[in-house]
Amino acid sequence: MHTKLEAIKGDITKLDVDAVVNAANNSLLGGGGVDGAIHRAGGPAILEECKQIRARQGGCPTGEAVLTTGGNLPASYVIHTVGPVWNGGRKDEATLLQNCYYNSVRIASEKNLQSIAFPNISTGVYGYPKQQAAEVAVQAVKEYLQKNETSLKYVLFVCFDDDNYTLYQKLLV
Ligand code: AR6
Repeated sequence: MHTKLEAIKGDITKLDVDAVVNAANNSLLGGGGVDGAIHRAGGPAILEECKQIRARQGGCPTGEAVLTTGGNLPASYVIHTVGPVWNGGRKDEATLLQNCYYNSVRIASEKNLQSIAFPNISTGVYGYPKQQAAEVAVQAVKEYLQKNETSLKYVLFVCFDDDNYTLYQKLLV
């Protein structure tokens, strides 16, 4: 595997990578948290494309992902994926979260991108326990990379809080 997986701490909207991943919701129309930050920093071109995708396919199901322009972001593209709401682990949350990471790296690879940055999907408003979410995230990306050829050279896990940063650093030694 020639792809480097790395944890960093910071604001995902500032990163000069090929694609940043957005922790969106099923509507694709924006929201709070990282979703709000990406739309604010990226400007109206992102929402415009999200609306076109909605018109075609009616939003984005949980676990799936769609690609738009990065608008005014340093990143060229945004991959919007929808994490599961944590429900105590009884609603197949792990599989759905795994699908978010898997489908996002798949889309980035299909676009021949070299770098992608993920936020800690579902661990904010959606309440997914951070340790479990981090394990699913790293495992899902590694599994994709083991099974598929990829153009990706860097996969960054962008942590906004110290808890997540510590967790990811431990998982990625
Ligand atoms: N850069 C990197 N990470 C960030 C940033 C940022 N600028 N801002 C927040 N985070 P959340 P969710 C972290 O709540 O749990 C939205 O309203 C944050 O600390 O953004 O998947 C959507 O529209 C946390 O670790 O996403 C949905 O309705 C992580 O990003 C809902 O929230 C995810 O927190 C999705 O909830």
